[in-house]
Amino acid sequence: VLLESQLNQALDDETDLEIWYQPKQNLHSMEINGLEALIRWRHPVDGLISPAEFIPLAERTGLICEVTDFVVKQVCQDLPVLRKQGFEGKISINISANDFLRPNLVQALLDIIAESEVSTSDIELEITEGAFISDFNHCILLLNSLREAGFALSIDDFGTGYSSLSYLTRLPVDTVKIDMSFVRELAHSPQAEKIYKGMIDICKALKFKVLAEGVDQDEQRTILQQIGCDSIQGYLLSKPLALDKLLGYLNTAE
Ligand code: G
Ligand code: G
Ligand code: NA
Ligand code: MN
Repeated sequence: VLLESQLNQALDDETDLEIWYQPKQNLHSMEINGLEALIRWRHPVDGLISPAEFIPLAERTGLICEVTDFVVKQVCQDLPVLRKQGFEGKISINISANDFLRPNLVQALLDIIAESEVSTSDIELEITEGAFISDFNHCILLLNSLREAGFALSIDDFGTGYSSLSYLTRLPVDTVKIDMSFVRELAHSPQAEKIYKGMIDICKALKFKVLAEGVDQDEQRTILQQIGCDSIQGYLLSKPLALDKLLGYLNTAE
Protein backbone atom coordinates (compact mmCIF):
# COMPACT_ATOMS: atom_id res chain seq x y z
CA VAL A 1 0.00 0.00 0.00
CA LEU A 2 2.90 2.33 0.77
CA LEU A 3 4.57 1.55 -2.54
CA GLU A 4 1.27 2.13 -4.32
CA SER A 5 0.74 5.59 -2.83
CA GLN A 6 4.38 6.46 -3.52
CA LEU A 7 4.01 5.42 -7.16
CA ASN A 8 0.81 7.44 -7.36
CA GLN A 9 2.70 10.45 -5.97
CA ALA A 10 5.62 9.97 -8.35
CA LEU A 11 3.20 9.87 -11.29
CA ASP A 12 1.35 12.98 -10.10
CA ASP A 13 4.57 14.94 -9.54
CA GLU A 14 6.33 13.41 -12.56
CA THR A 15 9.40 12.92 -10.36
CA ASP A 16 11.69 9.92 -9.80
CA LEU A 17 10.45 8.23 -12.97
CA GLU A 18 12.79 7.93 -15.94
CA ILE A 19 12.51 6.46 -19.39
CA TRP A 20 15.43 4.39 -20.64
CA TYR A 21 15.83 3.12 -24.16
CA GLN A 22 17.01 -0.22 -25.58
CA PRO A 23 18.15 -0.14 -29.23
CA LYS A 24 16.95 -2.42 -32.01
CA GLN A 25 19.06 -3.29 -35.05
CA ASN A 26 17.78 -3.97 -38.55
CA LEU A 27 19.57 -7.09 -39.87
CA HIS A 28 19.25 -6.01 -43.52
CA SER A 29 20.77 -2.52 -43.25
CA MET A 30 22.56 -3.27 -39.93
CA GLU A 31 21.41 0.16 -38.74
CA ILE A 32 19.95 0.96 -35.34
CA ASN A 33 16.40 1.62 -36.52
CA GLY A 34 14.34 1.43 -33.36
CA LEU A 35 14.30 2.04 -29.62
CA GLU A 36 12.10 0.50 -26.93
CA ALA A 37 11.11 2.86 -24.13
CA LEU A 38 11.35 1.18 -20.71
CA ILE A 39 10.34 2.88 -17.48
CA ARG A 40 12.59 3.12 -14.42
CA TRP A 41 11.63 4.25 -10.92
CA ARG A 42 14.37 5.90 -8.92
CA HIS A 43 12.87 5.57 -5.44
CA PRO A 44 14.29 8.19 -3.03
CA VAL A 45 14.90 5.54 -0.33
CA ASP A 46 14.95 2.12 -2.02
CA GLY A 47 16.95 3.19 -5.10
CA LEU A 48 16.22 1.92 -8.59
CA ILE A 49 13.11 -0.29 -8.55
CA SER A 50 12.70 -2.67 -11.48
CA PRO A 51 9.57 -2.36 -13.60
CA ALA A 52 9.22 -6.14 -13.17
CA GLU A 53 8.32 -5.18 -9.60
CA PHE A 54 6.12 -2.09 -9.96
CA ILE A 55 4.44 -2.66 -13.35
CA PRO A 56 2.45 -5.62 -11.94
CA LEU A 57 1.51 -3.39 -8.97
CA ALA A 58 0.45 -0.63 -11.36
CA GLU A 59 -1.61 -3.15 -13.31
CA ARG A 60 -3.39 -4.42 -10.19
CA THR A 61 -4.21 -0.93 -8.95
CA GLY A 62 -5.17 0.73 -12.22
CA LEU A 63 -2.19 3.11 -12.10
CA ILE A 64 -0.89 1.53 -15.30
CA CYS A 65 -2.87 3.96 -17.47
CA GLU A 66 -1.07 6.87 -15.83
CA VAL A 67 2.23 5.02 -16.33
CA THR A 68 1.46 4.64 -20.03
CA ASP A 69 0.52 8.31 -20.35
CA PHE A 70 3.74 9.31 -18.58
CA VAL A 71 5.84 7.18 -20.94
CA VAL A 72 4.14 8.66 -24.00
CA LYS A 73 4.69 12.19 -22.66
CA GLN A 74 8.37 11.55 -21.96
CA VAL A 75 8.91 9.94 -25.37
CA CYS A 76 7.36 13.04 -26.96
CA GLN A 77 10.02 15.13 -25.19
CA ASP A 78 12.94 12.83 -25.99
CA LEU A 79 12.24 12.03 -29.64
CA PRO A 80 12.95 15.56 -30.97
CA VAL A 81 16.32 15.42 -29.16
CA LEU A 82 17.09 12.07 -30.81
CA ARG A 83 15.97 13.34 -34.23
CA LYS A 84 18.44 16.24 -33.94
CA GLN A 85 21.19 13.64 -33.40
CA GLY A 86 20.17 11.88 -36.59
CA PHE A 87 18.07 9.01 -35.22
CA GLU A 88 15.52 8.11 -37.91
CA GLY A 89 13.69 5.11 -36.47
CA LYS A 90 10.59 4.64 -34.36
CA ILE A 91 10.33 4.54 -30.58
CA SER A 92 8.20 1.75 -29.19
CA ILE A 93 6.05 2.00 -26.08
CA ASN A 94 4.66 -0.90 -24.05
CA ILE A 95 0.88 -0.95 -23.81
CA SER A 96 -0.55 -3.08 -21.03
CA ALA A 97 -3.61 -5.32 -21.15
CA ASN A 98 -5.41 -2.84 -18.87
CA ASP A 99 -4.87 -0.02 -21.38
CA PHE A 100 -7.00 -2.08 -23.75
CA LEU A 101 -9.91 -1.68 -21.36
CA ARG A 102 -9.75 2.13 -21.47
CA PRO A 103 -12.80 3.43 -23.33
CA ASN A 104 -10.78 6.27 -24.87
CA LEU A 105 -7.29 4.83 -25.37
CA VAL A 106 -6.82 6.08 -28.94
CA GLN A 107 -7.98 9.62 -28.15
CA ALA A 108 -5.92 9.74 -24.92
CA LEU A 109 -2.76 8.87 -26.86
CA LEU A 110 -3.60 11.33 -29.66
CA ASP A 111 -4.21 14.14 -27.12
CA ILE A 112 -0.77 13.70 -25.55
CA ILE A 113 0.99 13.52 -28.90
CA ALA A 114 -0.92 16.54 -30.25
CA GLU A 115 0.88 18.76 -27.74
CA SER A 116 4.28 17.76 -29.16
CA GLU A 117 6.32 17.69 -32.37
CA VAL A 118 5.85 13.93 -32.53
CA SER A 119 3.40 12.22 -34.86
CA THR A 120 1.80 8.79 -34.57
CA SER A 121 4.04 7.40 -37.33
CA ASP A 122 7.05 8.01 -35.03
CA ILE A 123 5.65 5.54 -32.51
CA GLU A 124 5.20 1.80 -32.32
CA LEU A 125 2.96 0.28 -29.66
CA GLU A 126 4.02 -3.10 -28.22
CA ILE A 127 1.18 -5.27 -27.03
CA THR A 128 1.57 -8.55 -25.17
CA GLU A 129 -0.61 -11.54 -25.94
CA GLY A 130 -2.21 -11.09 -22.50
CA ALA A 131 -4.20 -8.19 -23.91
CA PHE A 132 -6.15 -10.53 -26.20
CA ILE A 133 -7.51 -12.84 -23.53
CA SER A 134 -10.59 -10.80 -22.59
CA ASP A 135 -12.53 -9.86 -25.70
CA PHE A 136 -10.76 -10.75 -28.90
CA ASN A 137 -13.15 -8.93 -31.24
CA HIS A 138 -12.87 -5.74 -29.20
CA CYS A 139 -9.08 -6.05 -29.39
CA ILE A 140 -9.13 -6.34 -33.17
CA LEU A 141 -11.31 -3.21 -33.44
CA LEU A 142 -8.98 -1.32 -31.11
CA LEU A 143 -5.85 -2.45 -32.96
CA ASN A 144 -7.47 -1.31 -36.20
CA SER A 145 -8.25 2.15 -34.80
CA LEU A 146 -4.70 2.50 -33.45
CA ARG A 147 -3.38 1.55 -36.85
CA GLU A 148 -5.73 3.92 -38.66
CA ALA A 149 -4.49 6.66 -36.34
CA GLY A 150 -0.98 5.98 -37.72
CA PHE A 151 0.72 3.97 -34.98
CA ALA A 152 2.86 0.97 -35.89
CA LEU A 153 1.93 -2.12 -33.85
CA SER A 154 3.83 -5.12 -32.60
CA ILE A 155 3.09 -8.26 -30.61
CA ASP A 156 5.47 -8.50 -27.64
CA ASP A 157 6.90 -11.68 -26.05
CA PHE A 158 5.35 -13.84 -28.76
CA GLY A 159 5.35 -17.56 -28.06
CA THR A 160 4.74 -17.35 -24.34
CA GLY A 161 1.43 -17.54 -22.54
CA TYR A 162 -1.66 -17.29 -24.67
CA SER A 163 -0.06 -18.49 -27.88
CA SER A 164 -2.30 -19.65 -30.62
CA LEU A 165 -1.28 -19.57 -34.24
CA SER A 166 -4.90 -19.24 -35.34
CA TYR A 167 -5.34 -15.81 -33.77
CA LEU A 168 -2.13 -14.54 -35.34
CA THR A 169 -3.75 -14.51 -38.79
CA ARG A 170 -6.38 -12.05 -37.54
CA LEU A 171 -4.08 -9.54 -35.88
CA PRO A 172 -3.61 -6.24 -37.72
CA VAL A 173 0.00 -5.72 -36.60
CA ASP A 174 3.27 -4.96 -38.37
CA THR A 175 5.83 -6.86 -36.31
CA VAL A 176 6.04 -9.97 -34.16
CA LYS A 177 8.64 -9.84 -31.37
CA ILE A 178 9.66 -13.39 -30.55
CA ASP A 179 10.16 -13.93 -26.83
CA MET A 180 13.74 -14.14 -25.61
CA SER A 181 13.27 -17.65 -24.22
CA PHE A 182 13.54 -18.96 -27.82
CA VAL A 183 16.91 -17.33 -28.47
CA ARG A 184 18.67 -18.84 -25.44
CA GLU A 185 19.47 -22.26 -27.01
CA LEU A 186 19.85 -20.94 -30.53
CA ALA A 187 23.61 -21.27 -30.84
CA HIS A 188 23.71 -24.69 -29.13
CA SER A 189 20.88 -26.77 -30.50
CA PRO A 190 19.83 -27.57 -34.09
CA GLN A 191 16.29 -28.21 -32.80
CA ALA A 192 16.12 -24.72 -31.30
CA GLU A 193 17.20 -23.30 -34.65
CA LYS A 194 14.49 -25.28 -36.46
CA ILE A 195 11.81 -24.04 -34.08
CA TYR A 196 13.03 -20.48 -34.47
CA LYS A 197 13.11 -20.71 -38.26
CA GLY A 198 9.63 -22.24 -38.23
CA MET A 199 8.32 -19.27 -36.27
CA ILE A 200 10.02 -16.81 -38.62
CA ASP A 201 8.65 -18.60 -41.69
CA ILE A 202 5.09 -18.56 -40.33
CA CYS A 203 5.32 -14.86 -39.43
CA LYS A 204 6.72 -13.97 -42.84
CA ALA A 205 4.08 -16.03 -44.65
CA LEU A 206 1.55 -13.88 -42.78
CA LYS A 207 3.43 -10.70 -43.87
CA PHE A 208 4.72 -9.73 -40.44
CA LYS A 209 8.20 -8.41 -39.76
CA VAL A 210 10.06 -10.49 -37.17
CA LEU A 211 12.19 -9.16 -34.31
CA ALA A 212 14.26 -11.46 -32.07
CA GLU A 213 14.30 -10.42 -28.40
CA GLY A 214 17.09 -11.09 -25.92
CA VAL A 215 19.96 -11.47 -28.39
CA ASP A 216 23.16 -11.36 -26.34
CA GLN A 217 25.71 -13.23 -28.50
CA ASP A 218 27.14 -12.47 -31.92
CA GLU A 219 26.63 -16.14 -32.88
CA GLN A 220 22.90 -15.79 -32.30
CA ARG A 221 22.76 -12.73 -34.54
CA THR A 222 24.57 -14.59 -37.34
CA ILE A 223 22.11 -17.48 -37.20
CA LEU A 224 19.12 -15.14 -37.03
CA GLN A 225 20.39 -13.32 -40.10
CA GLN A 226 20.73 -16.64 -41.95
CA ILE A 227 17.22 -17.80 -41.08
CA GLY A 228 15.61 -14.55 -42.26
CA CYS A 229 15.00 -12.57 -39.08
CA ASP A 230 14.44 -8.85 -39.79
CA SER A 231 15.75 -7.25 -36.61
CA ILE A 232 17.13 -7.89 -33.16
CA GLN A 233 17.15 -6.41 -29.67
CA GLY A 234 19.22 -7.43 -26.67
CA TYR A 235 22.38 -7.01 -24.62
CA LEU A 236 24.56 -7.76 -27.68
CA LEU A 237 23.61 -4.27 -28.87
CA SER A 238 23.05 -2.65 -25.50
CA LYS A 239 21.20 -2.76 -22.22
CA PRO A 240 18.48 -0.11 -21.84
CA LEU A 241 20.19 3.32 -21.58
CA ALA A 242 19.21 6.70 -20.13
CA LEU A 243 18.86 9.40 -22.80
CA ASP A 244 22.32 10.97 -22.33
CA LYS A 245 24.06 7.58 -22.52
CA LEU A 246 21.89 6.62 -25.49
CA LEU A 247 23.00 9.72 -27.39
CA GLY A 248 26.61 8.64 -26.87
CA TYR A 249 25.80 5.10 -27.96
CA LEU A 250 24.08 6.26 -31.15
CA ASN A 251 27.04 8.51 -31.99
CA THR A 252 29.53 5.65 -31.85
CA ALA A 253 27.16 3.07 -33.41
CA GLU A 254 26.59 5.12 -36.60
O1 G B 1 13.15 -2.88 -18.59
P1 G B 1 13.05 -4.28 -18.09
O2 G B 1 13.54 -5.22 -19.18
O3 G B 1 13.68 -4.48 -16.77
O4 G B 1 11.47 -4.53 -17.95
C1 G B 1 10.90 -5.51 -17.12
C2 G B 1 9.45 -5.69 -17.49
O5 G B 1 8.69 -4.49 -17.33
C3 G B 1 9.27 -6.11 -18.94
O6 G B 1 8.27 -7.10 -19.01
C4 G B 1 8.81 -4.85 -19.62
O7 G B 1 8.01 -5.12 -20.74
C5 G B 1 8.02 -4.16 -18.52
N1 G B 1 8.03 -2.70 -18.74
C6 G B 1 9.08 -1.86 -18.75
N2 G B 1 8.69 -0.58 -19.00
C7 G B 1 7.34 -0.63 -19.19
C8 G B 1 6.34 0.34 -19.47
O8 G B 1 6.61 1.54 -19.67
N3 G B 1 5.06 -0.09 -19.57
C9 G B 1 4.70 -1.39 -19.37
N4 G B 1 3.41 -1.72 -19.47
N5 G B 1 5.61 -2.34 -19.12
C10 G B 1 6.92 -1.97 -19.01
O1 G C 1 8.77 -8.03 -21.55
P1 G C 1 9.91 -7.32 -22.22
O2 G C 1 10.32 -8.04 -23.45
O3 G C 1 9.69 -5.86 -22.50
O4 G C 1 11.10 -7.47 -21.20
C1 G C 1 12.35 -6.99 -21.47
C2 G C 1 13.24 -7.48 -20.34
O5 G C 1 14.30 -8.29 -20.85
C3 G C 1 13.91 -6.37 -19.58
O6 G C 1 13.99 -6.71 -18.23
C4 G C 1 15.31 -6.33 -20.22
O7 G C 1 16.27 -5.73 -19.39
C5 G C 1 15.57 -7.79 -20.47
N1 G C 1 16.52 -8.01 -21.56
C6 G C 1 16.65 -7.26 -22.66
N2 G C 1 17.62 -7.76 -23.45
C7 G C 1 18.11 -8.87 -22.83
C8 G C 1 19.13 -9.82 -23.17
O8 G C 1 19.79 -9.73 -24.20
N3 G C 1 19.34 -10.83 -22.29
C9 G C 1 18.62 -10.96 -21.14
N4 G C 1 18.88 -11.98 -20.34
N5 G C 1 17.64 -10.06 -20.80
C10 G C 1 17.39 -9.04 -21.63
NA1 NA D 1 8.28 -4.85 -24.53
MN1 MN E 1 9.23 -8.36 -24.87
